[in-house]
Amino acid sequence: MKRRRTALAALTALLAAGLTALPAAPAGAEETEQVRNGTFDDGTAPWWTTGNLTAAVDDGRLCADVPGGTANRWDAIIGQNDIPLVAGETYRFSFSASGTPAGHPVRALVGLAVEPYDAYYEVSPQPSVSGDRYSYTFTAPTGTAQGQVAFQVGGSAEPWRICLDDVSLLGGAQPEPYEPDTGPRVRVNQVAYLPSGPKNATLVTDATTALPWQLKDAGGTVVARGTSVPRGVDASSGQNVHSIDFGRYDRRATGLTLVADGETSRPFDIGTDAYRRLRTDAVKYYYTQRSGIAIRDDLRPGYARPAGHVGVAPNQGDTDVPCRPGVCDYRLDVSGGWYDAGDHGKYVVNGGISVWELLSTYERSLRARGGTPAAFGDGTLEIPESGNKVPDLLDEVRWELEFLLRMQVPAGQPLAGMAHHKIHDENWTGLPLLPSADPQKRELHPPTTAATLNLAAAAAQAARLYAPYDRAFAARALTAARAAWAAALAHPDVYADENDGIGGGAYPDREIQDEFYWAAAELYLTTGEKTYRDHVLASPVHTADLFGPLGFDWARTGAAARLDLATVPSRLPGRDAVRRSVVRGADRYLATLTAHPYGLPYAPENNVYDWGSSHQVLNNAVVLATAYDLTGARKYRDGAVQSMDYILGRNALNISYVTGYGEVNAHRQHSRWYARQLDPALPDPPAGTLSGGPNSSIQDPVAQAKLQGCVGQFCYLDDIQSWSTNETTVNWNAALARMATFVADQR
Ligand code: 9MR
Repeated sequence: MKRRRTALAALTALLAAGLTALPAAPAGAEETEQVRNGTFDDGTAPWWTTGNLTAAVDDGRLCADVPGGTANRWDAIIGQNDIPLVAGETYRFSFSASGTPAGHPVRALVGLAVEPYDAYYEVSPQPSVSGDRYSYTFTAPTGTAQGQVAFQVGGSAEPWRICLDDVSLLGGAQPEPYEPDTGPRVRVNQVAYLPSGPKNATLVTDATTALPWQLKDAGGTVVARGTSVPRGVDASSGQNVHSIDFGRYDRRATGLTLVADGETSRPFDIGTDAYRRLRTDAVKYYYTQRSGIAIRDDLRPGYARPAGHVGVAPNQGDTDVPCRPGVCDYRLDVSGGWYDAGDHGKYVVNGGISVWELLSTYERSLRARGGTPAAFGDGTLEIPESGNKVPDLLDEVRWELEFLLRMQVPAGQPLAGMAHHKIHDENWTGLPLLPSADPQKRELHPPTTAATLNLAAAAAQAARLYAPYDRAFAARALTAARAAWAAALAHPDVYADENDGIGGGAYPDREIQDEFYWAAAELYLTTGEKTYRDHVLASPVHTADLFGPLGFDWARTGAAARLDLATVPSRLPGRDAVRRSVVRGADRYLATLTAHPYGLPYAPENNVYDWGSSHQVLNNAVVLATAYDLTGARKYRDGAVQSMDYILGRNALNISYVTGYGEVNAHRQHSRWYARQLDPALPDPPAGTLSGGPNSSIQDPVAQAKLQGCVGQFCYLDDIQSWSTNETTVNWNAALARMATFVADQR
């Protein structure tokens, strides 16, 4: 179609769609068209298609009949190559498309035309029969002469017809400044405050003196009032804020709002039900992360999918997986386990810490005041094993433990007893992609000391918790843990290669004194044996301060040991000092929380929010919760409970980081199968999925395009492509499960 008609058509479509006209280019900036023959006035060249499509010009547009029955988006493509892209340059990508019948997603992308086929920008609109105009801007993260504009139209069971017109990629476009929609300036926990718990909110305002606030019930009646406390400029957001304390109000209610400075907060409840639901949902999440088993629709409506990586084509594993070249000459059955995150990889270090935090959730419920082991009893999680008389949480975690044990190098092989660091695809795959549709070669990566010690710790802890239900499994776990410990001592410095990040994450960690300490602690708590006790007592980690601003995670595991040594009964000499060290850590987090106008126990150095910051917040809250379990002092309990407010909406972005919880919640986490943002036939992540949350380092191109210069809490996008700020992972959800359980157990 000729450009002149194009402009008119574009404007009409925009107006029809209720959009405002595109912003003009800044004076002096030159917009250069990078696409050749995007109007199809000169036939279809230089556009190309996959062999299953025939493109022809029809009424000035390029049209093609898309066959039904292909599996992936990229099984049918219309594209143009040799498009130069300049790093840091902003482009406006626009096109018109129609689909007959309507509703088939078109994955439109600008990316690399050659391996690894990175997508620098992509969208998946579903054009109507009459056609729609689409326009976007993005900033190219990398320069290349081998760029590509492509429309991926495969993956439909039914045949359909697509027509494209006026495809344009204008370089030198004005970047549209990204402004997050943060809604009302009164920030609350959008889910629920405990009736007997603290109730705090944050008001974003220019005012520097106290302002009146009102708490309103669902009918709009004022039920409490007071005045705010000016807190100055909050470093984590750059906002001038006040805090509001309405903790004296303690009636159960739904649909409350808080009003201040002319703004009405999002609605919230006062009650306990939401936490009981969240406690369950956060653990139910693991079933849909399972590898090696079909997910049943009767157990998770909307989430059914075929078993992934069971050796059925196009999968190549995980039942008979070779090592990467030169690493080993055996093959292992490493099927099962949980997929780590939004990728299809499985990583022992992250699996181990996830197992620990879930088992600790269970173990705490057996010992702590108010603990309710029945919450995870048989039949509570709706999993295939429900009804087997074993607590469902143990059944779920066993799915991962069995995988971890399979990752151990078999007897008779070099490095026997060590654990392979990870198993994943040879190359990165695109999104969306069901686990069962992954065609990549799967490979075992070298064993490492860190993975071996993770396995030892998790299996040793499992041995004491599964013993009442399955003695044989408990014994097998303990044998594996002992073998792993011995292998780690024999090979104490075999590290993961930090550059081994193709097709899966590297999870590198060269500081592994803490893993030795953790494994020794779990082996000691389970067996009481002197050799492990001596290692615990001699470890420099035993007396180190483990409760720094960032807190603990998969790489910093000393706290896992310290918390268990403090809470699981033993005869460890000096156990009181261990318990005091936890309380001292909690005092520090309490001081951080009290000083923070958003009331969270997290203030990383230089305000650099870490990858997965939302779980760091929760893990710091776990230290507070443990201090409460140890001392019974209410201030720790209140601090732990209050930490949930940030996660559930009392934050600079006014978003709950838990899918399905809160009026505005993260639900587009990076995942290859909870990928509704890219394919409406797929689901969003299940309710109770934690997003990684703000990450100051914004490593992914989508975040980089929108968030350059972001301040702390603002370094976040609820976009499926923002893998550095918005992924889901098994270790992060374990922290959510742990804290939701603690809060649900409070009266
Ligand atoms: O959570 C991990 C984070 O701590 C690391 O900094 C980052 C880079 O190594 O990797 C994160 O883990 C990712 C893993 O490597 C692959 N699966 C998805 C994980 C979450 O993004």
